[in-house]
Amino acid sequence: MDIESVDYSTKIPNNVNLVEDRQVLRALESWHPGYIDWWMDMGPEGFQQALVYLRTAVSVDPKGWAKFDYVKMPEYRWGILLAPKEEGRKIPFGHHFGEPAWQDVPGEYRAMLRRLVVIQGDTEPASVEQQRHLGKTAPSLYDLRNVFQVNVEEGRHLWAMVYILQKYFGRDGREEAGELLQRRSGSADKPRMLGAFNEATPDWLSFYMFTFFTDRDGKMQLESLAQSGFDPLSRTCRFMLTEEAHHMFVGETGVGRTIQRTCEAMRAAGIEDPHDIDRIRNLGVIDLPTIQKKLNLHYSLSLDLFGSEVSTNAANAFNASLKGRFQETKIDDDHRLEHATYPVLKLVNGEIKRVDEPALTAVNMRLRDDYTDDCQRGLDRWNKVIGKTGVNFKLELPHVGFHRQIGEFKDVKVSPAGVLLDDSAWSRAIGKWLPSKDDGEFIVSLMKPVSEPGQYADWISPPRLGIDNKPGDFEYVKIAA
Ligand code: BYC
Repeated sequence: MDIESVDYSTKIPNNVNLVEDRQVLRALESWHPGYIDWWMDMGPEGFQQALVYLRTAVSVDPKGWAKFDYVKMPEYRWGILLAPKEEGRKIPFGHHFGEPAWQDVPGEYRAMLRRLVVIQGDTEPASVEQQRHLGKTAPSLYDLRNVFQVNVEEGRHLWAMVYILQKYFGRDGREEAGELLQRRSGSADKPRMLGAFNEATPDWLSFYMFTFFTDRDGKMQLESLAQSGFDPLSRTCRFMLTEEAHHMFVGETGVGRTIQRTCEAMRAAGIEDPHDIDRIRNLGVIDLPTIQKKLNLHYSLSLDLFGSEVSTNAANAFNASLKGRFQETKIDDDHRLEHATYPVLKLVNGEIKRVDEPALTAVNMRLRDDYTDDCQRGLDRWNKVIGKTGVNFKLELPHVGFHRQIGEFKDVKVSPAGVLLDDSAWSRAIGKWLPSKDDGEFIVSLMKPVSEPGQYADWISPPRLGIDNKPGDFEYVKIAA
């Protein structure tokens, strides 16, 4: 079979020759009904019968891998797609640097690898659960289609991890695949595994911030798993990254359009001061200081997803050649980190300082630094949007110690500017830095659905271009289908 095209003859589209892998095909087919039950229960609420203009992967050729058409979401063809095998691929880092990439799970690392796959898998359905109520308040059919596109692809990413579990981890893989459908975002008894995936997504600005910041953590984690010595995982992640790019686009342009609309409304009303919040809110748009607070929240929650700055788990995964660094193959060093150090931000005698740590235990920190740089580039683009309108305001990333629950700063209070605070100073100032209940209620009050083709809610600007080059009044979702 041609690896670049996808076989649709089995119930589960795939480019891994499932037709000849009967055992795995049967395992996936028996997992399928549970997945559909989960999707019907926990997927987008109220739109399961709508016709949505979605892209479906039909190939893994980077130049043309998707086709667009109207689909009812429960009929979306969730499939198993791996990037093409690189013949002769060598393991690019760790203890096994230079050895041929593994096509099977190395026995000694089985548990560690399974844990990484399960954690990755767990985030995918979690995000669908978090976003399931958004359809009811979408600012346009364009945005409605985008959240559904993100949701079906996160569903596919769950399939991607479940394939790895079913094919390579036998019975315990099957059990883990079942558990992935049992946990629920925000549940008290069976929560999702990582913190940010148990938070609510109550409004569309939260959704855009999530797809900007949290999906970007997804990108970084997938990039480092794409380096894996375990080749099937590497190939799976490489294709997931192709889809992931659109999710971050949705986030970046969603926040960008919100900012644009706010600044334009301020200019039209002659409001110069971005902190004149009541007057700005009276225009029906979200003031920039509140957008900054949402940004502070989502950035800090997403930083927690990188684990501790200094981590033996991370060092073990790197040493075992299971999880590498961002763009590992482009880094010019020994790829084993035997003697290297890396500067880590730490608390030393009540002060925040950079301390050189063995680079091996600091790989989470390094990935997080790469993430911060990537986020900053996005903020620079948002600040350009603000700058062009002439409004005097600049969005900033808060200090990495701000509002943390994992790692070096979890037990201290740090301001967005990086100053250590006592509890009372923190409590006094927190309302300036994180969204308050009132802020949340104000944003929710703007979330009125708009479902006329080509129309947009008043708090957000239209996009510059349509999806798949469609015209402005294209009906991206046929709701009453
Ligand atoms: N919440 O050594 P430590 C995505 C646990 S997003 C709760 O500090 P490590 C997506 C940790 O499990 C990407 N617990 O950290 C985005 C460990 O517990 P055990 C998802 C946490 O292991 C949007 C203990 O604390 N993929 O794809 O070096 C939409 C000490 O751990 C958290 C991955 O994350 C937390 N935030 O690194 C849809 C990649 N952080 O084992 C999808 C796979 C740490 O002692 N996962 N803990 O019981 C990993 O690489 C690593 O597990 C982590 C943590 C980076 C998450």
